[in-house]
Amino acid sequence: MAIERTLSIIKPDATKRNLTGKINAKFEDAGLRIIAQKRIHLTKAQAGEFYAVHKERPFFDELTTFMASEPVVVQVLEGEGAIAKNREVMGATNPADAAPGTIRAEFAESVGENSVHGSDAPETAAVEIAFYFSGLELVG
Ligand code: 3AN
Repeated sequence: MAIERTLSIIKPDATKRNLTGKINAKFEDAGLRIIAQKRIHLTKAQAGEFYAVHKERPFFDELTTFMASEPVVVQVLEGEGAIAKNREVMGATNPADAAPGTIRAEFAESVGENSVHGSDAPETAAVEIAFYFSGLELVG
């Protein structure tokens, strides 16, 4: 399988509870390498730009308010089949449906406050990585 890169976000509910290291350990234990990482505090407008695809969804306002409520850690994960592997490690969107041992099963508080974001396809990964990082910041 090809080496891929994917965009990951450790969300406000997790940074607030000091879970960055525990979540990073899950990625590293699964063989994903953190090749870029920074802690930032999004504005609501920036969160809206990032989640523009969900603009028409009923939870858009809740989602962007939440994403701007506390700092987030944005990161690029690299590895074999990194996009699918990361989503496996994350678990299902709703923590009630997430498999045991996944990040969302262990840490997520609700379907909205679910601790992590991960790109869902190669095309979105490329766009999402470029949203937060310049090429110089990706150190594989
Ligand atoms: P995933 O993050 O698993 O790819 P998406 O793309 O369906 O899930 O949703 C993006 C984000 O929107 C989720 N991570 C979650 O924070 C939020 N979200 C999704 N569904 C709901 C919902 N029913 N109510 C509140 N927030 C939601």
